[in-house]
Amino acid sequence: MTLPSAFKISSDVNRALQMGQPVLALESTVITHGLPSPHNLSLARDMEAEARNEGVTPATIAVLNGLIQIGLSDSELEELAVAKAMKVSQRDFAAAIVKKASGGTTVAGTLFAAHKAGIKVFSTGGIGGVQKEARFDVSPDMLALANTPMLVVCAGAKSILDLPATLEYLETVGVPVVGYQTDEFPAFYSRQSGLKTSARVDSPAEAATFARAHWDLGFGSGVLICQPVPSGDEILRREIDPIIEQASAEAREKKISGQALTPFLLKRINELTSGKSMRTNISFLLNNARLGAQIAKAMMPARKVRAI
Ligand code: PSU
Ligand code: MN
Repeated sequence: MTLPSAFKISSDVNRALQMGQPVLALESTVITHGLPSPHNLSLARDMEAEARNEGVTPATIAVLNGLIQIGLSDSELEELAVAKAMKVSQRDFAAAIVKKASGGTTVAGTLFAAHKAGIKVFSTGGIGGVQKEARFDVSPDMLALANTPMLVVCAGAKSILDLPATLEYLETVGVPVVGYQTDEFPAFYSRQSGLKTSARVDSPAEAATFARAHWDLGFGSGVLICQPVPSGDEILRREIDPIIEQASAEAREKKISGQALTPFLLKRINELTSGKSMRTNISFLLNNARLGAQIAKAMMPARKVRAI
């Protein structure tokens, strides 16, 4: 595999890919912009541990000093967690490379880099979508999902978004929205949204079979596997919705928009819930890393056993 010169692949990830072993891609905007220090670093390590516990090689993806890295060492994770980092979607890679800057890759950015490296499965918290505050603000995650044949495990789209519009968008661009052990699209902090998914699977093997069936038809889009937050860690909609309203109103007042909007809302909601929303966020990030790893294993072709 020849990667563009701006890429650097870790020896662990390279070995696993060469040997046909399962690899799980993990994003890094959640480290640089999603969670406050020091929770960001421990979360990054814990997500990798979830993959390793399943016998899967984690590939955290980020830009470090102008290089697009597929797989980070522990000291590189540390460096990223304290770096003054950019938020890197597709259009930001060249800017980061020429400035030799560091950045956390969003879902869209991670899809680009992971796909180039030949990785098929990726776990995140919640995908971006259509913003409620500015319906013309559609996350680049939507188009990246439309154009990248990878399986993405998420807890739905962030409930700070316009969820019905986000689902309409995914329908328009042909991305299957698959509930994991549910028929309902999960809403990030909450298990329920009142909105339906387009399909359902109940096991990692079924998720793998579903994705294969989609790609075998020649479709080039992603497959979204949506796993609700574990019920013990959920925040019910009636509790979180007024807080989201308040945070959104503050964003409006402060005229916060563009790339800064999602990080502002996540931070403000965490303050307004005295840290509860962050615990919920961490719970589903880890849960999604575990499921992503299980699906990555299930996607491996059955090994042929040679007759003696
Ligand atoms: N999920 C989380 N926390 C996050 C994100 C997702 O639990 O911080 C990040 C993802 O990287 C996603 C990005 O791609 O937020 C979306 O940002 P925007 O809405 O600006 O596209
Ligand atoms: Mn946006």
